[in-house]
Amino acid sequence: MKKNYVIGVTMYFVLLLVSCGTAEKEKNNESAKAFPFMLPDEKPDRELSAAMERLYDDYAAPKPEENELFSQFKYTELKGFNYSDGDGTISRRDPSKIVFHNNKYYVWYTYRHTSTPPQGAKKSNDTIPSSDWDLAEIWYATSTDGFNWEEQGVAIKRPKKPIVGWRAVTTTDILEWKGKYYLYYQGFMEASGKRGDDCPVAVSYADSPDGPWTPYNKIVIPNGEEGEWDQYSIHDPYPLVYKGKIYLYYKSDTGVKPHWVRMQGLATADNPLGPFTKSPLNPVISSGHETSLFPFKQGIAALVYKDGNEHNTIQYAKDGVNFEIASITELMPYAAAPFVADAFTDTKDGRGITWGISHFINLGGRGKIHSKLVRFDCDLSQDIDDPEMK
Ligand code: AAL
Repeated sequence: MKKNYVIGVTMYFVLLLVSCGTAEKEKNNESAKAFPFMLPDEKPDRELSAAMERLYDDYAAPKPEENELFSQFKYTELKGFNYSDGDGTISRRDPSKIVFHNNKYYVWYTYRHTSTPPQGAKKSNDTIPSSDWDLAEIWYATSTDGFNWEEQGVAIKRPKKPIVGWRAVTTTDILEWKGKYYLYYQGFMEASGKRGDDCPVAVSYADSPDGPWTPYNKIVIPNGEEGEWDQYSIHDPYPLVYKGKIYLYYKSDTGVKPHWVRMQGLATADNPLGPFTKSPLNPVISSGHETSLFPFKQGIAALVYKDGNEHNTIQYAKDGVNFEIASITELMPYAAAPFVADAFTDTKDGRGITWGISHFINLGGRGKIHSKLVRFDCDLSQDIDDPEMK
C-alpha cells in the first residue's frame, strides 16, 4: 500500500514536470512565431528586408558576440611614464605595435619634450612646437607585464638639417625581417601646420630592438605624384610580413584642408630598404586614421576608426588587399598598436590580438595639449585563452 502510494505520488510529479516543460516549449514556440527574428544563426528561408539581408550578407555572424572580429575595448592607465603633471611640455603618442623579445615587451612612440606646449604654426620656431608631434623624437619603453613600463630613452633622434626628419621624427612602427629590426617613421622637413605634414617615410635599422639604430637617411616611401591620392603625405607606416613579403600599410590625407579625406594604402617590398611598390588598387581602406592591422586566419584584419564613412568598423581582407566590413563597434582605440605575436612570422593562420597600447589625445585643454599612452584590452583573437596571446 505504502509502495503504491509512493509510486503514485512520483508519477504525479513526473507528469506535472513533463506537462510544465511542454507548456514552456509551446510558449517559446509562440514567442518565436511572434518574433521570428530571434537572430537565428542561419539566414531565414523567406523574403527579408534590406536591413536583414545586410545583416546576414555583410557580417560574419549576426550576433556580435559570435563574430570573431567583434570586440569592445577596455582601457587601463599605464605605469612608468612621467607627464610633467600634464602641463603640456611632455607628450607621448602614436605607439608602434608591440613586440616580444628576450622576455620583454617593447614599444616605440612619438615623444615630445619641449619648453612649452604646442603654440600653433605661426608661433612655432626652433624650440616652440606647432603641434603635439612637432619637434618630436622616437623613444622606446620595455615591460614584462604590459602594464608597468620602463622608459629606455631615445631610439631615433632628429637628424641634422636638411636630412629627412630634421624637424621631427614621429609615428613609428617596427618590422623584424631576416634577424634585423627596422623602424619606419614620418620624417618632417617643416613644422606641422606649415605643410610639414606633407611628409614621406624614412627608416632606421638595428641588430636588436635595443638599438643602436642606423638611419638610412633616405626617403623609403615617397609621396605620390601630383594628382595621386597620396600626393600630400605618407603617414602611419605599418609593416607586417605576409605572403613572403613586407606588406606596409599607410595612411594618406587626400582632399583639401579642412576637408581631408583619410584613407589607407598598401606598399609591398622584398627588401626593407625598398623599393616599395604601391598597390595598383590603392587606397585599400576608405576610412580610418592611424593604421592598426594584424594577421587573422589567412588574411589581414584592420581597426578602422575616427575618420571616414566606415569609421568604427573592424575590417577583414582575406587577401590583405580587398577589405570588407566584418563588424561595427564603438570607443575604439586611437593609434592602436596591438601586441601582434605573429606580425613577422608570415603566418597562414593569424591568431589575432587581445591587447595593445593606444593614445588619448589633446589632454590638458587649450594651452596644455599633450597625449598619453594607455593600454587597451580586447577580444579579436581566435583563441583568447592561449598564453601566447598574453
Ligand atoms: C597622428 C598620425 C600622424 C599624423 C599626426 C602625427 O595621429 O596620423 O602622426 O601626422 O597625427
